[in-house]
Amino acid sequence: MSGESFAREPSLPPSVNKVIEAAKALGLSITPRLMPASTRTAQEAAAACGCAVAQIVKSLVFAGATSGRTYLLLVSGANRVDEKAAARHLGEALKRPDAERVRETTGFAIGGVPPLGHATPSPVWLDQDLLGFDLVWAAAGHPNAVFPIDPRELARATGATAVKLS
Ligand code: 5CA
Repeated sequence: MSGESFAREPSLPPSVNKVIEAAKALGLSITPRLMPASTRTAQEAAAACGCAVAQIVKSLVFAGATSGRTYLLLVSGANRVDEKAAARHLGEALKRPDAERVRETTGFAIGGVPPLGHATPSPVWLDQDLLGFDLVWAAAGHPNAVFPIDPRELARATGATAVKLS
């Protein structure tokens, strides 16, 4: 058997395998965990992972009010994005796209949107508060799936700029 046959975990949903493959293409080896309970929200994910809400990475898609282009903000689960502060970093005011646009842009449904592997990649900003942890947990493409990662590795792989977002 070739090494490649072990690259995918057949018991994981296809959308989770898609995230594993995307991570691999960015030089990251991630191990998503399919949880018995929902990890759809930061609070649920923290309960399932047994970690602080602040250690959960929310992968939030915003759209530029002027350009319409999308931006990905990786935000600590404990924080609410200060849209004015974020607009200063991004260079334009922001809107929240509807669920359909999020799915179109990312290829994933809200509640399982991962920080990488999107259908159309967006420029990425990372909440600097996430860098206060050795390990954070992000969605893995499914409302019950999350993966642990060093936030520095996440920033490097996604090409994110770390900024204060709240
Ligand atoms: N799996 C969890 C933890 S990793 C997760 O994906 N959390 S999340 O915060 O990144 O994704 C949920 C977010 O989707 C919510 O915070 C909210 O900002 C956004 N959202 C929820 N409903 C809608 C909607 N109808 N339209 C646009 N955005 C929405």
